[in-house]
Amino acid sequence: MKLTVAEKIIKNHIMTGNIEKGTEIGLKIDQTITQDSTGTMAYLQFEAMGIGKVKTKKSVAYIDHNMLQTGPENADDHLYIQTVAKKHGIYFSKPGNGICHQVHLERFGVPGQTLLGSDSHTPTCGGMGMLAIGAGGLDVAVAMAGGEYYITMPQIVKVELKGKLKPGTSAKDIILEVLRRCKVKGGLNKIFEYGGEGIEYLTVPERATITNMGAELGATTSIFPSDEVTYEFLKAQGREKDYTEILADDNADYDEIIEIDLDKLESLVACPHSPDNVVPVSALKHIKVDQVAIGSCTNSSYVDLMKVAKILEGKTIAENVSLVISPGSKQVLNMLAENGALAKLISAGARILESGCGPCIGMGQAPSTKGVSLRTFNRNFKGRSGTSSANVYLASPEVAAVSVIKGYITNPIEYMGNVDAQMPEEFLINDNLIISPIESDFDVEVIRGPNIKPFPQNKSLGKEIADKVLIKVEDDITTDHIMPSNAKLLPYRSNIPYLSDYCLAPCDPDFSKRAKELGGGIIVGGYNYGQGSSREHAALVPLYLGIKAVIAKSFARIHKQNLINNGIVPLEFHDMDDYNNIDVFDELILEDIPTQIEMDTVILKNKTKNQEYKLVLDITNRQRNMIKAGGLLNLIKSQLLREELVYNA
Ligand code: MIC
Ligand code: SF4
Repeated sequence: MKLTVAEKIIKNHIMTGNIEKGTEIGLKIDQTITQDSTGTMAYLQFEAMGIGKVKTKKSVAYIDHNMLQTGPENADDHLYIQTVAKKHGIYFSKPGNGICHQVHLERFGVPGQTLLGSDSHTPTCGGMGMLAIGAGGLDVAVAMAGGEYYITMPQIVKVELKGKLKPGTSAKDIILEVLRRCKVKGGLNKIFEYGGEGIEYLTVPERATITNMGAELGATTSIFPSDEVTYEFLKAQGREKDYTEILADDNADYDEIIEIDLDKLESLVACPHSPDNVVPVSALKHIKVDQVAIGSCTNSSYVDLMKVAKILEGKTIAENVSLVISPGSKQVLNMLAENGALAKLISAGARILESGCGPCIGMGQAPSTKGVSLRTFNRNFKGRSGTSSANVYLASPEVAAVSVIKGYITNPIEYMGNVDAQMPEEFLINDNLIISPIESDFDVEVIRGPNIKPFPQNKSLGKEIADKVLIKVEDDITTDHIMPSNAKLLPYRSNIPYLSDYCLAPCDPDFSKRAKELGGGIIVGGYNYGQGSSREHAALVPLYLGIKAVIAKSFARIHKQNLINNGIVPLEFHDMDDYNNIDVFDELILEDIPTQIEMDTVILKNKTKNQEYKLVLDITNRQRNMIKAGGLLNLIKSQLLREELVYNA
């Protein structure tokens, strides 16, 4: 059988099921990553499983999101993560070392291995030929405990890159083109595998820009082969021993092929408020910018920032613009400092931020009221920047750098001149902010600050759900709507009761109050409900508020899994018109749950309207058991209990 790159890795890691499209498969996970905004919860859940050392080949805990310390909360979480990591055999990447995805690519990723991360942009490491998947924290905790990770065996889409990029265009334009064509729902249950002669000219960090932003397609993951380019990158990182070649077989079978002619590709921009709202930059007429932000896990590599430094050399940023730059890692920042590029950026007027997520997750640098911000990031959902009236555009570092000089969104094509930034033959290697795990954990005390509150746990499902609809929302609701994250709320990621006041607030500020008054209820959503982040807080907080079920036209992959992991029933409309028949405060009843939960379609009664709806319960038997038990943790505990009873009998 001829196999694709992804299929080869899946074949080497499959523990349950067969490589049959659309069926559930369980994968062995080699490496895990967590970051601080999802990590605290993941480690609390890992601790609840009572496991000693992690069972993975390598697990790394990063601090990169909650970097603003306006009170003790973030610092307390960092201390908890550092100590819990030490106790359980996990590497710890200190604040300042960089964004998890960038650092993992540089220092830890291994082609051919599987990586599970509690962050939706984990597929970044697909740029070096890893099968890298984003998941909720609980799934990552299970993987650290040695458990499999389950996915629906995806369709494999080949993205054939033909020709070579023109000056002024770059990897960001390739992924923006894929988003323009496939849209934010287009990648559900698909892996995007890149090939064709065009990949030869893309370095690993450039490939990683593409696989990173594949998350915005809703894809399971994106991947490049591991080839000579991968070898060169690993060698430059002093890690050539980690190299394995992984190429697709000739004539491997793909479910779909997308061709992109790189010679014809123009510089593109994603307009407010969705990463798939893509137009050529040439189509935008004199859009004045107030802020340009360069960084994030999509575009903050050494080559990206060198290009920016070369474009800005000897220039001054426009009077009306503020330029902020957050380098992806300490390695990048250190190298820019040593070769003088940092001085050029500062001299042009850049405000240099620390290496971390920063403005990408609204940790500072919120734009002015109705401000226009041009960012090299991956998400421009409304309000994510911290300013709900801001208009955020996404583009390449080239577009960002030229626009910051001009003061309005500008096509870089005429300004590229001799701008040529190459990947270095040797990166500067200094891992002094990475704390390695220790053999003996006897003396390690896990330190828990007062902000760390217990996470909510569900009960096993009763005989029926009879509850009111608390809110009805439209299509493409993101996890940033369900559980907003900004500088004010991020410090409370380990405090679900506190966060609960803000649940779905961008859609309806009274939602949380209503949920609390009525003691819970049901959410009704449109297509692609829960797109975006992997944050399981978008399930944990609704669970805390008593949400029993979410009924939507369709769900985003990670969020649906997070709902199931927490015992919340994800139901999909069979007949989309029924969405229009349901209103807020309607009383809905799902009767005879013990029977209905085993079915692929269920009947829901609307007592208020005296109607009945057919709904789809598209979950596997394993997931049915999880929901019946009231979530994955309960299921694991009951399994462990059973094993213990057998053992003691
Ligand atoms: C994001 O980009 O939305 C985040 C913040 O990195 C999230 C993780 C989180 O919510 O903590 C993600 O992408 O999963
Ligand atoms: Fe951090 Fe932004 Fe990347 Fe999320 S998308 S990991 S917030 S840099």
